[in-house]
Amino acid sequence: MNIIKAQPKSITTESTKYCPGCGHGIILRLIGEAIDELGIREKMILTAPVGCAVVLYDYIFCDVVECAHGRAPAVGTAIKRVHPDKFVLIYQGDGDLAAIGMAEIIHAANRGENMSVIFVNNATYGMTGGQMAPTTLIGQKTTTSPSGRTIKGMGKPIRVCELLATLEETKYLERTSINSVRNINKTKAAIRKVFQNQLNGIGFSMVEILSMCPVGWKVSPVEAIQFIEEQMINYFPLGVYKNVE
Ligand SMILES: Cc1ncc(C[n+]2csc(CCOP(=O)(O)OP(=O)(O)O)c2C)c(N)n1
Ligand code: SF4
Repeated sequence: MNIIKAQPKSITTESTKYCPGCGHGIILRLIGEAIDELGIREKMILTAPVGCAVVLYDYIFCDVVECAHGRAPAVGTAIKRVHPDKFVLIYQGDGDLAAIGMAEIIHAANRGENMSVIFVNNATYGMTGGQMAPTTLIGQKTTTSPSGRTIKGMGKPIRVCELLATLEETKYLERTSINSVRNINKTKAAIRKVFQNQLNGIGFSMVEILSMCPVGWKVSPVEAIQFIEEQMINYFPLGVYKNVE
């Protein structure tokens, strides 16, 4: 029998805690593949955030530092400076990165820290029951915007790639999605790119991944994919926002 695709060695084989249809599981698989392909498991240190994003640490065989809400880029900065030979992975949801941790990500990007950021944008706070995030779309209903997000009083959803692209020290910024096989493959390539950039010492690199949270959005897994295709991609255009070699 020819084995075409095997389970990545750097991630566990157990079932995940993620809800059915959640995007975190797909992203976990892509991260595992990229770690194996680049051979970085032994030198990787994961800075874990809060949120459903945090349980990544249960499935990856690498060292982990659990960080206070939003502080992963600050903790990652410290690790990278003390151990420049280590590989630092920053994995954050939108509540973590773009709400309480907005200052940390902006300043890490502005300093041009040589780190790899994977930013999971599911337009909500998944773990704590689907509250409004900085990325929640206009009109989107959440537990804290039950009539739908409005510009007045709540502001517009924040486009993080576009925001960080204004900082001169950022080196690679791309927004991808995992709504289709084609886009999953593009996401994998972007993850590899942000990993390779750190290995090459290029500097601050981030991929923002539009991801499904069917439970937080209170829709079926199929409807969650449609929500990305019909709503999220319109407001958060996919593509490369910065690429400095
Ligand atoms: C200082 C602090 N405030 C609040 C919380 C509660 N909390 C845990 S997870 C979470 C939301 C995380 O949302 P997001 O980053 O979007 O991740 P997701 O669950 O969607 O993956 C919050 C507010 C916390 N852990 N620490
Ligand atoms: S609440 Fe949302 S982000 Fe969290 S595991 Fe469930 S589907 Fe995924």
